[in-house]
Amino acid sequence: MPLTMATAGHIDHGKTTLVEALTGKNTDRLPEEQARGISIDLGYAPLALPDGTQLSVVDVPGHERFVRTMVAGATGVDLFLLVVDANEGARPQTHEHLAVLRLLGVERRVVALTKSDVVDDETLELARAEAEELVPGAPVVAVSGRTGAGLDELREALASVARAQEHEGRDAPTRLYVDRAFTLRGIGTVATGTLWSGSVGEGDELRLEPRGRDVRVRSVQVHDRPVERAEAGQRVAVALPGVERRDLRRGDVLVAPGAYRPSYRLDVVLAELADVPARVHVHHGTADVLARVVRVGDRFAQLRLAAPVVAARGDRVVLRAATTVGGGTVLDPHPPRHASVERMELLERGETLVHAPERADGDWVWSQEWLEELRVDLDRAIDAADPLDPGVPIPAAEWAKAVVPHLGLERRGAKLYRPGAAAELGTRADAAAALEAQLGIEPVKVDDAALARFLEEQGRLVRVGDGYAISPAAYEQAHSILVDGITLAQFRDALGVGRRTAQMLLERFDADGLTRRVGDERVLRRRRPQ
Ligand SMILES: Nc1nc2c(ncn2[C@@H]2O[C@H](COP(=O)(O)OP(=O)(O)OP(=O)(O)O)[C@@H](O)[C@H]2O)c(=O)[nH]1
Ligand SMILES: [Mg+2]
Repeated sequence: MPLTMATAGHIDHGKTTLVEALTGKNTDRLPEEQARGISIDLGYAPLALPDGTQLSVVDVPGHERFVRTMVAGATGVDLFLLVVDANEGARPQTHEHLAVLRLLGVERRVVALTKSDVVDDETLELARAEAEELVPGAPVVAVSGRTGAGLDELREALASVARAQEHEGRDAPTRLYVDRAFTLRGIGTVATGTLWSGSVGEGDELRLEPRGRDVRVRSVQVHDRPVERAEAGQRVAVALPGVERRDLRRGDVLVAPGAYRPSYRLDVVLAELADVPARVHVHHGTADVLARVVRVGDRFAQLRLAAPVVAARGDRVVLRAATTVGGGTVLDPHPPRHASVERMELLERGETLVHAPERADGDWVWSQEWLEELRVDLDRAIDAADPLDPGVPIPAAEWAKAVVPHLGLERRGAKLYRPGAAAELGTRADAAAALEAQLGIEPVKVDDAALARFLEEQGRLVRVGDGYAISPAAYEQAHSILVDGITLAQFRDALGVGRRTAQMLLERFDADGLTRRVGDERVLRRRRPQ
């Protein structure tokens, strides 16, 4: 079974060197990384272990300014390899990376003491003792990325830890958090990420969230090799025809359609490392969004996000301010606005509490509270709508058909209105009067299209051309001089207007079914009953 593994550890402690020694691949591919001798972005390499286990390695940067990148690389992995320079011992990002991985719930781990080639035995034993204390129960292996010493033992240790467990969530609907997107010639846009759950194969229809766009997978690769179908627990690259490079970025997610929805609120049970401030960065999947923390009781919080994420119950989040301050486990990815300790406690005990619509045996179910929230939102949107068209679009969600009849709103076409709501001029009464005063036979430009439509419905003007209007009286006058077989020139002269005006009027008559154009002439048609 394939698994993913992230590296972890302080800057310069030898992560990238060790990954290269293990896999033969130098993951520092950016020119700036080579020039500065540090990792900046995530690196990827496949690692085949002696027992046949395939590991996808995600090499993370150690620099303190890139911890957010490290978090994006570490989400969804099955195990980690903590790299500690035997000479220096644990340093700040050794501790911070370890904390992040614990908050993410990654429990399987191995420690590598690197640069063993340049330390004496005593220093090495000190480093070993420190590591054993820091990561109790983990195998600690002294290695050298330079001489290759200890690598076989390290491979064995990785294999034994990998063997101990399966990738979780293999059977859940597909979720792939994008950590890289790029364009390949002849292939188009490609997104890569760690496949959290489900599988992804050629021809699959997926949804790109939080943009809400349907996409089709043209091809799938695992570490540069084409595969028909990739399983959870692997690094995966998918080609997405028709998607522009700029429409994709780290933090986006590809999901099985209908299985997950974006959310601006998450109810979580907190794991605090330090005081969690009122505003934090929430790291979830490969996304990093600002959020307000609304505390609920001692242990819970509602995270109000500045941008939506796609989460599921049980997911982990990492909370960061200047450094990592804590994390949380998602209790409800679509919670009510008013969070309560009682509700959170029930959820924590594993109860299922429906809030936002969910499908149960084919039917949609939702809470009364959720419906009220939706009503309030729609009420607000209607209040803010143009008084000339005081409606709101019907929600585009899958549940709309089931929910709309419960809203007490009136459906007209693709919009919802308050029962009996009529268009009103509101503050535009003066503008309407001023416009009416200008109208005659010469078309007047009207920029406010909604106003023109409204006044026309009221019989106060007639629209002609593209965004022009004349008075109803002028329309009638022009209509009265129509005779069968009239040409544009004759009509223009009889009316005493310019060619352009005459043209606009005749086109309107055509549109109204009064005339039909035959060659240069207009043939009269029987007037439609009014
Ligand atoms: N002697 C010796 N030097 C090593 C060993 N491993 C790494 N180095 C050196 O240590 C320096 C840093 O190594 P990297 O592998 O880039 O460290 P890193 O942890 O990936 O650094 P960041 O990604 O920037 O956090 C380089 O100059 C390496 O050549 C080792 O086992 N022995
Ligand atoms: Mg590195």
